[in-house]
Amino acid sequence: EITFKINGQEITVPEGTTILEAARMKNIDIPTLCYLKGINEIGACRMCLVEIAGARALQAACVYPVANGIEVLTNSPKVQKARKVNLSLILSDHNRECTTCVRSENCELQALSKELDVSDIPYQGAKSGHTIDDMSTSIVRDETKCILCKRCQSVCNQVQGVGVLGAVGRGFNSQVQPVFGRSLAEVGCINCGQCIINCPVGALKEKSNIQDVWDALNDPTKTVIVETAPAVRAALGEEFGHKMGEPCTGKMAAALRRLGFDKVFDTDFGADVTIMEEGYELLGRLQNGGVLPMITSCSPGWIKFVETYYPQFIPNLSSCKSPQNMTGALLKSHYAQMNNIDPKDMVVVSVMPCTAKKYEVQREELAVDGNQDVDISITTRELARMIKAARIMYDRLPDEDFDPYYGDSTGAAVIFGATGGVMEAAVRTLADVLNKKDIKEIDYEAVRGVEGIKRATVDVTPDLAVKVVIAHGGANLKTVMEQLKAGELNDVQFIELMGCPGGCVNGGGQPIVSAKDKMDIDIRAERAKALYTEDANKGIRKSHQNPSVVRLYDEFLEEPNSHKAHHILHTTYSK
Ligand code: HC1
Repeated sequence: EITFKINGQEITVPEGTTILEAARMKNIDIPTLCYLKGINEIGACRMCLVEIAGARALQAACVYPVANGIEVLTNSPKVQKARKVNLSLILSDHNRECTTCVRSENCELQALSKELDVSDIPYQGAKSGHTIDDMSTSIVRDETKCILCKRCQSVCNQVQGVGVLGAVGRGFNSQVQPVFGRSLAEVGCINCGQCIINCPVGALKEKSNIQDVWDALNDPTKTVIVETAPAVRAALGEEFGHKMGEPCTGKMAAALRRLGFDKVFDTDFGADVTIMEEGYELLGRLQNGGVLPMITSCSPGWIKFVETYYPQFIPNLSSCKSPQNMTGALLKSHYAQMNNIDPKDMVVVSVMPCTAKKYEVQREELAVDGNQDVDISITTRELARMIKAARIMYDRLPDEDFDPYYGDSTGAAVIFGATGGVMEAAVRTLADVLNKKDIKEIDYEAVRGVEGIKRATVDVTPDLAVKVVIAHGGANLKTVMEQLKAGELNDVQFIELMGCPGGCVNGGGQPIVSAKDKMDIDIRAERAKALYTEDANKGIRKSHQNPSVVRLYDEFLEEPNSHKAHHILHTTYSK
């Protein structure tokens, strides 16, 4: 243990604690910019400088471990001055068009400028000549706003195990970019957008499809239908100042209706259908000696990951399209037929917590009879912007329901948005089907939680124990794939893999939380709570009991994995 003083207060902390962490224990806030807890602790931006009594040089609190007897000053005149100079230097080479920046009012640099009272920048001079990369379907990189904090680089590398961003050049030519100055579209980027939600400024943002949605809504010849992903309802409210973890399903449906969508449907309906298809697919593989372990296929970041880095395991993927695409494909076939709409006159818009979904919707495998399953995908953040632009008073909205049939879903579908959720939903249905009864104990705690890689054995029937693995976040996916390669998972039957850490609740299209707030809260767990609460409160919590799913099979699909279901709801990836 180490005992020392911080701003005159004595404190005892475990050895190895940094000054930044120790200060927080005493409720003393030290400003940071490049710091990202556990991920990017490099002391590069020099915003967290503190004074240590008797020492000449100031030290970066985020990397400096405390020592016995030192006296730390976090707000001395010397510290104040140094932070201001450093901040002004960063600002002097930053594109300061804040009024039109997507991160305005949610920018850590802007907030610091205000908090540290930087009102003019004495260092006027040349600026680095950088460019904008907007070739990716999902992510736009604006180098003019990059402050070289390397948070994106560390997340891409360490958390996602993808590593397509790196530091290049020196001095004024320094940049964080893909290799050889290529576009993100030309390297092994999986479009997850984790770089965006960890960027402190507006140097990374999603490719906006807002105008495409307005154009569709304003076209009188189009029937415009929206579907919303499970995880959006766990976070949209944050964009309007609501507490994290507070579900906002009713207000979200109301807002979408007021935006002018002809029908407000739910990707959760498609998630219930996915469970039917995927559950029976697994049973088929178990009974007929199919490729095992079967791996879930709903996360487009994960799909791109396996195609790029482990293509030999593509046959292990479930052939099911994602719930987003199942919903779209059914809307353009069954629903269009039922309502006498030419699918060519239908525009399906998805609201997703995800930037990779923008890539997924335009994949050519994901179409039926020449119609793309989904036409436009926007993120949770883009939806919030649309609601604001339309001057909808979100807080005053009543709670409304989704439209019937394609808006009907179960608790099993809601939890898709959290890591382990797809697995739990599948097991609930498998257990009922195989035991031929309505099992009451359906909270499978072993597959829940934010641990990076979970392994469990689920006793589905007295004679069938299914071994499962669940992982989330690219680096963990990599570990699992390496284990698979080494033959260490030969006894496992079913694997759930999600591209983003925590699953979709922490997707790259979700509201952005500052690094400072991330020191105190685990977004993955908080937002997941919203989904598990909604699940617990749902009358029906198993996909096969969704009356609208039962009806869909009766009147259209016939049975899970039928020829028709295969044509519309399944695909093969073949990169
Ligand atoms: Fe997801 Fe899924 S859960 S992939 O995480 O299977 O994005 O929310 O929509 O499609 O349902 C995302 C979330 C989402 C699909 C579903």
